Amino acid sequence: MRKVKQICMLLALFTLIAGCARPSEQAEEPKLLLGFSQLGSESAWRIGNTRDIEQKAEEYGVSLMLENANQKQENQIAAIRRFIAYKVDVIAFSPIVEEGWDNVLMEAKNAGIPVILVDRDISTENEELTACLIGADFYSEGVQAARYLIRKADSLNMDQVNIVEITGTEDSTPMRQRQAGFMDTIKNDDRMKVMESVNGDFLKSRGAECMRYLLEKYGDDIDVIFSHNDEMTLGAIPEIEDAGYTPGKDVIIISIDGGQEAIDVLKEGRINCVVECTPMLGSKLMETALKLKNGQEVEKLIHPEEKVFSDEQDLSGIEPRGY
Ligand code: GZL
Repeated sequence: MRKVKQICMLLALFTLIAGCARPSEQAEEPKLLLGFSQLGSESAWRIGNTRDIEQKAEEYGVSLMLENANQKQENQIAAIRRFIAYKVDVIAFSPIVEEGWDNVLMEAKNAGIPVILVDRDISTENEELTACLIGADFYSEGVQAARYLIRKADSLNMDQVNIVEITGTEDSTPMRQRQAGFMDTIKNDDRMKVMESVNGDFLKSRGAECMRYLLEKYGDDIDVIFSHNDEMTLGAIPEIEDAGYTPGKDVIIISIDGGQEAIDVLKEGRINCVVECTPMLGSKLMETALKLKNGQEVEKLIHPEEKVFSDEQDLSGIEPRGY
């Protein structure tokens, strides 16, 4: 009987030790509580951006409060106020438009919470309201799109280039900057004529609507479509085909983002150029937020590296895009 008792005692002791994980194995305390207001889920780019931020928060041991604003600025402002009330360590957000943020960002400043801009910028007189911007150089993306078009027009010996533009969300940084970079680059080329710019709001459905309108109005006269994102481009292409034109041949198509679906269509020759705009900003966001939490200096502007994919290249080596 004594033996059985001893064995039971040993088993009980072992169970007790196994159940008390050593401090080093205890669940790590989150290093940081980050509140992030995402503007919506309007495109593969946006969904990829959200997924990357969630994955990198996990990897970096950051506790993430992520709220989706469903394309409404008022929802982003409300989310930022909730983050302030919750006393998060750092706030980050992707502003759907550039104007209208000063009041809520002053509230964050008064609460002593640093704010990181992700992807898009704001328009403000007060540079102190945000710590930094992590996002693409949209102006350069517009320049790259135009430079491709100039090379393409040269290669086809075009003496007149009629362009229609499908723009992203009105008053958003990517819409304003991509348009500015594109127009500034073609303005001294007499061949280039922008017939009309229409707003597709970065949405696939609106891209299709815009393309139907432009085809009805300009039809055969359209030589080039410059679309501010892949979603709108992918909405426009079936409309071009339904109208009896071959995309990538009868009409030159230039798009921005570089998601997998657009790259696949580029490889089929139905898009001519895709300017990359990477949504993989999660690592930079976590590193920067942790620096701010620890009182370290951060760069005011952090641009990721970006490529241009086009029918001038061998496209077979493009890695899976991940968005
Ligand atoms: C660009 C991002 C844009 C993408 C669109 O950084 O703000 O918003 O180009 C997305 O696909 O909707």
